[in-house]
Parts: sequence; structure tokens; C-alpha cells
Amino acid sequence: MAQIELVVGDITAQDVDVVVNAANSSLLGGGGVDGAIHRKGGPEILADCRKLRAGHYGRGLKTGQAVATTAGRLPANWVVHTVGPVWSAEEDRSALLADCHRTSLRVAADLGARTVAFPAISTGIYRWPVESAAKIALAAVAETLDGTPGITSVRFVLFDKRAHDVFAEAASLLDR
Ligand code: AR6
Repeated sequence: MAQIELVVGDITAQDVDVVVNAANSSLLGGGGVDGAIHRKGGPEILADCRKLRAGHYGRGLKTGQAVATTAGRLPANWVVHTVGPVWSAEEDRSALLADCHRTSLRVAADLGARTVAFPAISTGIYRWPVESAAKIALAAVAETLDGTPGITSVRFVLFDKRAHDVFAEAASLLDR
């Protein structure tokens, strides 16, 4: 069975096949993880994103969907960009957060990736509470891994110990 790991660290430093980016629908960069990936990965990533916008993704990437580009100068081979939902107290957008994880893993598997690193999508600028995001992300990844042979390891890269501990607690409750 594929392994799910939790680490405290910087997503841009991960030596994995695919790094998942918490992007926005423009695909043209932003702050947080997105800013760090473009800064460390260099201009090749943005060049690929611009090509996507000039082609099939003229209107951008929808929330919950995922698309791959080069990883430029990052240790990874590819960046898979996905768009998480903005947190809403009025509307339940959990299915979209789960979709981000599912579609990102499928795109990674189609590329032939074996190892994938995820940040805690939507928990920064998009304000999703980490306790809730952890449960949704871990459940979606565990379920998708069962039907996705080829991927051997998924690493959640949490920016601080608090987020790591919240993910660890959610992982301990996973039926896996
Ligand atoms: N490595 C690992 N985790 C990080 C890093 C890093 N280098 N930097 C931040 N985090 P965010 P979102 C954590 O805001 O909420 C961008 O502008 C951070 O502490 O990157 O999905 C996009 O363009 C938080 O827990 O993503 C979008 O407009 C988590 O990663 C928007 O932000 C996600 O925070 C997406 O917002």
C-alpha cells in the first residue's frame, strides 16, 4: 500500500517527482506556496502556465481541477497546479477541496510519478481551518491511492509544527 507521510518543511525543497501547487485559477502566480514555487522554480514554470492559458485553459483552471507544468529549477520533475476553494462559513465546499487532491493525484499518476508532495491546500490565504482541511485532504488522498497504482508515496509538507500535529491527529483517525 502507498505510504502517506507528514513532514514539517518547505514544499519547494522536496525531492519528489511531483510537487502540488496551491494555485489560483489564473495560473499566473500569487503568494504563499504559489509565490514560493515560482520564485524557487524560476521563469520556466510561469512560461508553461502562460502556454496553458493560451491553449486549453483560456479561462483559467477551475476550482478542484489540476494541471501539470515543468518544475523548472525545483528538485521535483513536475509541478501539478490545483485550485483549492476559498473557505466559506455559509457554503460547504468540502467536495471541491477533496477534488483538488483527487485530480492532482490522477494527473501525477498519468505523468508516471511515484512520489508526490502536497501542501495544506486552502489553509493559508484561502482561510480553510486546518483541522477540517486535514481530514478532507487525508481522506481524499487515502481513497484515491487505493485506485491509483504507481504512486508509492504521498507526503504532506506542513509549514509549521501546529499544522503537522493537526494532520497527525487526523491521520491517526484514518481507517487505513
Ligand atoms: N511550503 C509549505 N507550506 C507552505 C509554504 C511553503 N513554502 N508557504 C506557505 N505554506 P497558501 P491557499 C503553507 O496561502 O490557502 C496564493 O496567492 C501555508 O502556511 O499558499 O490554497 C495562490 O495564488 C498554508 O498552511 O494557499 C492563491 O491565490 C498552506 O501552505 C491562494 O494563495 C497553504 O497556503 C491560495 O491559497
